[in-house]
Amino acid sequence: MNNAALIGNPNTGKTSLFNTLTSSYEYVGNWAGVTVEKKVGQLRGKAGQLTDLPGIYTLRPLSRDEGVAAEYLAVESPSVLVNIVDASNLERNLYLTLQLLEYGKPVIIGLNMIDVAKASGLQVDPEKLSARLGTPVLPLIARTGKGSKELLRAIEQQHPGEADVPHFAIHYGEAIERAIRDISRELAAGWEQGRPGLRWIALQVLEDNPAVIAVLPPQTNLNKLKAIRAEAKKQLGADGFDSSVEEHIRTVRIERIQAICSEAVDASQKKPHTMT
Ligand code: GDP
Ligand code: K
Ligand code: MG
Repeated sequence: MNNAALIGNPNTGKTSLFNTLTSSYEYVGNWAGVTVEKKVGQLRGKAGQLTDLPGIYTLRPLSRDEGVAAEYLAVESPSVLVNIVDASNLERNLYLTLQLLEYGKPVIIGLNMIDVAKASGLQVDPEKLSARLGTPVLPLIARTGKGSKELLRAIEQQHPGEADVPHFAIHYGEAIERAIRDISRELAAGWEQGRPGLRWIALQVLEDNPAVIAVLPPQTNLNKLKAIRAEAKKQLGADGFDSSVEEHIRTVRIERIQAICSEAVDASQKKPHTMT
């Protein structure tokens, strides 16, 4: 059975899709410790369950409310991530997408708001986007339900446990890659099967994500992890990069996103912004 999570930026159509994709609620309440609504439903056709996560722009939270999604990913280990992105705002949306592709579980991308993108003169090519991200991309208009059947079918076709993980990797440069290896090695002993990939966890530690660090196993030597991070920062400086570890990771991701968008988005017909 699939345990799917719906995740994306705020106002991308997640709740609209949640309502279309599910036939009944399994749980409605709040996430533990915060006043953010939690909804879990049964997927139509008995394809498993779906959890609607609060909207975020990045997994590194600025508030406790924003930490819900990262903590969920760190402790719950869903079998498939359904990432809803706003086609009319692709560049901003892909930042979270890259963090999700690094999670090491299957990701299905719902390219929503294609009507809005079209109206503003933007053409997003789902096939090119899929090829560049190494994962399925399905065009959607959640407001009318267009594409939701195909999305449900794509979720059904996921078989939990299969090593059908995204073929996507970013190389962050020697200093960061070494730190990822060192942190992964440090955490590897006793790391349970089915938990998120160590590369993703290591990146969250390097990004200093408090929601993930708070739920590392109790035996974790946090001082050792801090020392590895400090060494990476020193090495970045020695390599001539004038930035912190988080900034460096962010910059590498943004460069990759710009390269992807320049291939997958045709903005030549883009209309100028208006006030309406
Ligand atoms: P969430 O914040 O991600 O849960 O997004 P919602 O499902 O609440 O949707 C936010 C707003 O966008 C609502 O007014 C929806 O009706 C609207 N919306 C969602 N999907 C689409 C779409 O594909 N096209 C258009 N035009 N509007 C959409
Ligand atoms: K909303
Ligand atoms: Mg919502």
